[in-house]
Amino acid sequence: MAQFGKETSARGEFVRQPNRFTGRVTEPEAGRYRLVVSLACPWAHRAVIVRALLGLDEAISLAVVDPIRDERGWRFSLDTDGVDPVLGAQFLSEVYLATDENYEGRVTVPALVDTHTGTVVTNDYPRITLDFSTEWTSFHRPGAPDLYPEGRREEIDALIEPIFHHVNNGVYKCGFASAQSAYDLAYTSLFAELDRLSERLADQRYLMGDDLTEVDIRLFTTLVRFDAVYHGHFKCNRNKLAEMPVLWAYARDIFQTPGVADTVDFDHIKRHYYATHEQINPSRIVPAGPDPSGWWEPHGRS
Ligand SMILES: N[C@@H](CCC(=O)N[C@@H](CS)C(=O)NCC(=O)O)C(=O)O
Repeated sequence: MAQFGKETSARGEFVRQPNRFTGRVTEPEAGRYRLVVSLACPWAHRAVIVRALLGLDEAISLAVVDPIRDERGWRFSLDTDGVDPVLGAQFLSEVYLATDENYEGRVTVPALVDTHTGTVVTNDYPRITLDFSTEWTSFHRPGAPDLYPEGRREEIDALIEPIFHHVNNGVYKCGFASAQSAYDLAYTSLFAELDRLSERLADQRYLMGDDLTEVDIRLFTTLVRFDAVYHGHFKCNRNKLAEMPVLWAYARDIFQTPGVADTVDFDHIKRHYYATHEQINPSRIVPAGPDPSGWWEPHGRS
C-alpha cells in the first residue's frame, strides 16, 4: 500500500502534490513574517539554512514543529502548552484552514505566515529561498553571501532541475514507490545523478565553482539526510554518502560552514522519517546509528 494514496500514480510512482499558496513578500518588513518549519524536512531545511547564512534570523522569526506528525499533522507541541506563541495555534492545519477554509491537501512545511493576518503567504518552497536572497536584501547581514547571483541564475536553475528530480525528490520516489519498477527507476536515476555530481565536484569546491550558491544548499539538504534516513528507510542503498568520497567531503565542507551545523538536527530527522511513515516502517523503531561525529572530520576542500 502506498504511503500517500492520492499522490501515487497507476504505475506506483510517487507524484508530489503542487504547492497551494504561492504569495510573494516583495516589500519585506522585519518581525512581520514567521517561517514555520520542521527541522526534519529537507524542503524546509533549505529555508532555515538560507535564513541563517543571510543573517535574516532577526527579521524573520522561526517556528519549529514537533518532528512526529500524527493524524492531525504538524503540531506545535514543542512549545509551552503546545501552542505557538506568535500564531496561537496548536496545529499548522489551523493556519492553513484560516487561509483557505476548504484546504484539503497535505499541510506542509515550510510555510511562511503573515503574523498580521494569521494566514499562509506561501508554502512554495522553491520560491521561498530565492525570495530571501533577492527580495530581502535590505535585511541581509553585512558580508552575506550572494546565493543567487544575477549573472548566473540560468545556469543555477538548469542544475537545480535534475537535482530536484533525481536527488531531492528522487529519494522520495525510491522511498514511496509502491511498485518494484517505480523504485528501480528512481534508484537508478538517483545514483546516476550522484555520480555525475561527484564528477563535477571532483575539481571544483562548489557546484558553480568557487562560491557557495542556492543549488549547493539544495543538494546539501538531501546529502545530510542520506546515511541517517535515505540509505535505510528509503532504500537508497547502493552506497552510503560516507562511501562516496567527493560528495562526502563536499557535504562536510558545507556542514562546517559557519551557521550551517546549527541548522542540522539528526534527532528530529531520524524520529520524523522512521516514526511518521508508518507504511514503510510499521514498528516505528528509530535506528540508533549512524554515528554523526564524522561530519566534523576535516574536509580538505578549498
Ligand atoms: N510543499 C511540498 C513540499 C514540502 C513537503 O513535502 N513537506 C513535508 C515534510 S518533508 C510535509 O510537510 N509533509 C506533510 C504531510 O505529508 O502531511 C509538497 O507538498 O510536497
